[in-house]
Amino acid sequence: MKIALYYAPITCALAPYVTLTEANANFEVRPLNLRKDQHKSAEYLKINPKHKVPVLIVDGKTLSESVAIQLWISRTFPQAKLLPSDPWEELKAISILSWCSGGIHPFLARINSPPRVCDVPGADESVRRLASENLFENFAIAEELLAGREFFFEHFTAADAHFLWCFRRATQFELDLSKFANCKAHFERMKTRPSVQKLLDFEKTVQADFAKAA
Ligand SMILES: N[C@@H](CCC(=O)N[C@@H](CS)C(=O)NCC(=O)O)C(=O)O
Repeated sequence: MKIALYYAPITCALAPYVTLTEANANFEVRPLNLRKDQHKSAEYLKINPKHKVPVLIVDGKTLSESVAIQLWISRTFPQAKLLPSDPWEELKAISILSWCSGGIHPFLARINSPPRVCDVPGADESVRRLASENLFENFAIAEELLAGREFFFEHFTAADAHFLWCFRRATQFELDLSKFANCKAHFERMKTRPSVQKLLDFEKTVQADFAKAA
């Protein structure tokens, strides 16, 4: 089986990268430089007309959306136990994946780029403030879910990889995240995992290559 992941540094493609690595999958990474609009090239738009990463290519077949990709990885590599084995708990993990992607990510995107959702002059600060309030409401829920726990479930799952990305992205903005000690501790624990170390090293390499090519 040939697996390729379209990826860009800093983005939510981190989640499938870490999940594939946890699965011990053999995969090729195809980095895109979003600053150079490589995700909007005619060639990439044929792969993903939504002009987003991640995209997974499996034996020539294309899959977009990080949740679907993480589910595919979990199903394809069952020995890696990337979802809980109990069926109800498994659904709860899928619920967390969906929440990260659909309930948290959009607020991070608004904080990153207010003009994408509101072009009223001078609105950036207001968009950022409202998006941050919504983000914090979600982090407060995660804070409860992670209280006294190492992972969202009994062991590492795809949900940990996806939430790792959400919290990491938030740390890259000027936000006071000090109220979220459990999320922060989860983030620090995740960073010690070999899969995440590998991602962080890879990200640096890609960023250096992009800088050289600039
Ligand atoms: N719902 C999608 C969101 C993907 C997404 O928004 N990716 C961002 C990076 S984090 C992206 O590629 N943005 C480029 C663009 O929107 O043009 C998923 O979970 O895969």
